[in-house]
Amino acid sequence: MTVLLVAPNSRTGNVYKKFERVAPQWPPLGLGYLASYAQQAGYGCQIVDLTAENLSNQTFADTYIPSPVSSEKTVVGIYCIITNYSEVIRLVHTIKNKNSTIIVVLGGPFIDKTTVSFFTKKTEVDYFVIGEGEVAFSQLLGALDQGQLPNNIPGLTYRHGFEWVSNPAGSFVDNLDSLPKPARHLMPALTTYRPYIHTRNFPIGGLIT
Ligand code: B12
Repeated sequence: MTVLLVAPNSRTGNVYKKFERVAPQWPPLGLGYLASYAQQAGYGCQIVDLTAENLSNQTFADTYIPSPVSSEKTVVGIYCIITNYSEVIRLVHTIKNKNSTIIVVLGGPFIDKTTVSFFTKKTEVDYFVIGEGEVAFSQLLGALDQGQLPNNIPGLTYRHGFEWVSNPAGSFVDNLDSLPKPARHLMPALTTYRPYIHTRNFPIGGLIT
């Protein structure tokens, strides 16, 4: 099974329009956590940061998405934040256009109950993960690998026949130190990114943005 974790391109001009020049370019920390957790469960991942590498959706699909004749199962997990949702829709369309058997999973801060029903009308997404994704995404890979129904995976929304089913929410990871360190080695070099202050949770605690 091939697992690609993708940060959509924020520099296409579609997202930040005339402010494209100052579009954010930060390491995809969440995807790094997903990758290291999945790796621990035995599923190797690749991270592809379309912003950092300034890749178009089409170039991404041409380079990374196998043609439909390939028998290899491919899962593409995409990071979604409010600013890139329209680019996510275009990316999913490009992927599915090349190969409709690719399994597409959306997660990230923009994915919640309301946006899930929006996306299901706009795109051909297969799964959504609401909230912290490490456990749910790894369990989903396990279920896909074993051909099991993902009905016990917390925070997951999936299609069952003609219906979309949302499992109960997952709980927060209480002890962040219990997680493996994010897989920064799978991301482009730090020098590719703009200077940033970036950490999970806030050092002074209790501050929620
Ligand atoms: C640090 C931070 C920043 C930094 C760096 C951002 C970055 N992209 O790394 C700075 C200051 C630059 C920034 C800028 C902005 N930010 Co900001 N930022 C945060 C903050 C405080 C933490 C983000 C973080 O690193 N979390 C830790 C990582 C590990 O978590 P994560 O990325 O969410 O990933 C987890 C899950 O989302 C999920 N997941 C993520 N991707 C995927 C993919 C798949 C397939 C799956 C299954 C799961 C999954 O699993 C991951 C691990 O548990 C959050 C608030 C918060 N507490 O989350 C706001 C937050 C993400 N920002 C927000 C916003 C609006 C912005 C800006 C648009 C502000 C602006 N007006 O310009 C910009 C856009 C930046 C961009 N395009 O990336 C909103 C997003 C709202 C939304 N619903 O989408 C948030 C949620 C704050 C808020 N409550 O409003 N931000």
